[in-house]
Amino acid sequence: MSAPGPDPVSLLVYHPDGAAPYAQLIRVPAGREVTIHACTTEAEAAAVIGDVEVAYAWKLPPMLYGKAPKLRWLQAIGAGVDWALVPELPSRVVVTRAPGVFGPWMSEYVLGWCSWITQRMETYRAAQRQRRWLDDVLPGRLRGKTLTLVGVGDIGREIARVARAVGMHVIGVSRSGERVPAVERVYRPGYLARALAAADFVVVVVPLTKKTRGLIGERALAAMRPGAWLLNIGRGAVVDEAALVQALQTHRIAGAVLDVFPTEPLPADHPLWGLDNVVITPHVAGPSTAEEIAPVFNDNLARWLRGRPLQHVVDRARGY
Ligand code: OXD
Repeated sequence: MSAPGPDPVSLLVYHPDGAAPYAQLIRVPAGREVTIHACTTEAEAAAVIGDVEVAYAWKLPPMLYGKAPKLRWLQAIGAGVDWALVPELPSRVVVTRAPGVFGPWMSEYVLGWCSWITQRMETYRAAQRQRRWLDDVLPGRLRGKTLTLVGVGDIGREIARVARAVGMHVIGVSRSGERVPAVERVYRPGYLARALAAADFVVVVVPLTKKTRGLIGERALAAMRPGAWLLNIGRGAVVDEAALVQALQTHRIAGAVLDVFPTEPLPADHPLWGLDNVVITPHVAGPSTAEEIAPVFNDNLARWLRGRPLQHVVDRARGY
């Protein structure tokens, strides 16, 4: 008679927009048994969560944590983990992120919209609609412009690398102020205004934590140059929205490209919709795809099943 193998592991894949694509790409190492529950609603997840040890999820409803006595590990699908680090999350649960997946998307988003500004794409397209040959208006260059990154984690670093490649100057702001590749100078938060004042483009890419909520408020916006643009691809609540609307309406800054908002979807009657110096995109700067995140999860799953330490563990005290 052979010895019994290790106990089967119960795994919840949760994604409100569809869990099946993520579940299908899970690779279970030979010799191990994993029961996979793919759920898209809270009710479906509530029916199985009692046995679940591992969750691979996007925006897992917090009420489920109280019904999950065996939950030990949560792999976040998505760039941010603020939705996971709620008071209901038991301290025994390790949360892991997926670095490396979102930076390439978000750097294209940032460089794309910066080019939309400098290349005056809107102006030429408008002239085209009027059949006008607009040869007295010239595009600008990204080369030589300064991009300030508020946040230089893995996503910020990738943006810095790409921005440097087109000849931009890159400045950063981070908690530690430590040097970062491709970033010419990193300031601590106490010098935020100085970093903002140097920028043609300010890119907000910090996680939402107690310390970053409302970080870009009236004073920060006042420190920016009148010709500068703000791009927010982190979390809406990092920017004080009322102060931003005011700065845009009064042309205190040139404009904003906004992918994230404190309330999503952005309500139809929100003043931002009506401002001509604002670009609104619906939280798409760094989309999650099952194909890109699967290797990160599968590597960690193999570690978990072998009892080895997980990679990319979130520091819950810091919030990222
Ligand atoms: C996010 C994401 O965390 O879209 O915002 O992945």
